[in-house]
Amino acid sequence: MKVAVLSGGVGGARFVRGLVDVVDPEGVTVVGNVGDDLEILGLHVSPDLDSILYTLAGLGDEERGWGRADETWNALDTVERLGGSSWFRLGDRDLGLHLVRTEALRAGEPLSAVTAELARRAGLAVRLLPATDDELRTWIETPAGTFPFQVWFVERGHRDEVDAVRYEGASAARPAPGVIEAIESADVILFAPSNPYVSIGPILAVRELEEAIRGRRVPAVAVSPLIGGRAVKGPADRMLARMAGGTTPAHVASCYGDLIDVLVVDEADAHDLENLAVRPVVAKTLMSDGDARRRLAETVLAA
Ligand code: FO1
Repeated sequence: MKVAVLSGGVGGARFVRGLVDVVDPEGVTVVGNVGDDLEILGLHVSPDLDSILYTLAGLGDEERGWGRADETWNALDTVERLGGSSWFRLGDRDLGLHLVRTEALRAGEPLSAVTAELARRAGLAVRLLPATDDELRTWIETPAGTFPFQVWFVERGHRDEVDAVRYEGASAARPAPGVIEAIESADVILFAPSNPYVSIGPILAVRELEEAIRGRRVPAVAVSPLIGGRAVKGPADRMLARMAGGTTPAHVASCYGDLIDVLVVDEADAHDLENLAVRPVVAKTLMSDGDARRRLAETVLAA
């Protein structure tokens, strides 16, 4: 079975981990968000691609959901003492990956080629692709000003309400090599339970990619990131309330328009399916352990 999954970082990575337990990973292509990439301390960091890579390779910190397990912070302590930027926490183990990626990008390799090599070295069986090799960056408009995604999310602790989200560079961005082929040859297209605005939104902002999904002849299934109208972690619920007008399944589905055929919602939202324009499937969506992740993946594929 061939599966194309659009995914953000933490929630998406957990979802893909369950998916590869129930389908042959060789048939899975993950199209990852690069809108929250940043340049910091001279390094190119791709947090969402890295969360997927670390999670699938079994190297990730399960509790944090990002970065490496058994991490130490010696380099960052030095950065802090020397007055460098230390608000974005790069651990010693994690730094090694950013050094290799940054060097390869500076040598002119596209992000997709660098990511493929990192994934191969980490032993990943799935194909991991950035949505685009071009520069596409998410900006967050708030009453306090407009900020690059990570400044709003990490440095400001996503405390500001969000008025709008902008994807800088999207109009010129082309899908990375392999993305369109993966979508067009998939038996099913999945939208991971990631934030629709800042995780899936930047992927869909790549026009040809969105058109490929719009032209699909196979089902597209999204998993809602909300449980009982609340985000498991992060600002998705506040963003939906303010920008979509609510946090019901219909509000989540409205972010994807006719790009999806099915929305998988949690049991806690099953009472609230009014105005939902796509077919609902009710499941337990909290990915608390391996069994829960596998059960969710099975339900999504059965849908
Ligand atoms: N998230 C935080 O909340 N604080 C951090 O200091 C932080 C550092 C970081 C370093 C590398 C990496 O791959 C991810 C990191 N994240 C951090 C997570 C990241 O900002 C977000 O989870 C994603 O961008 C949202 O999908």
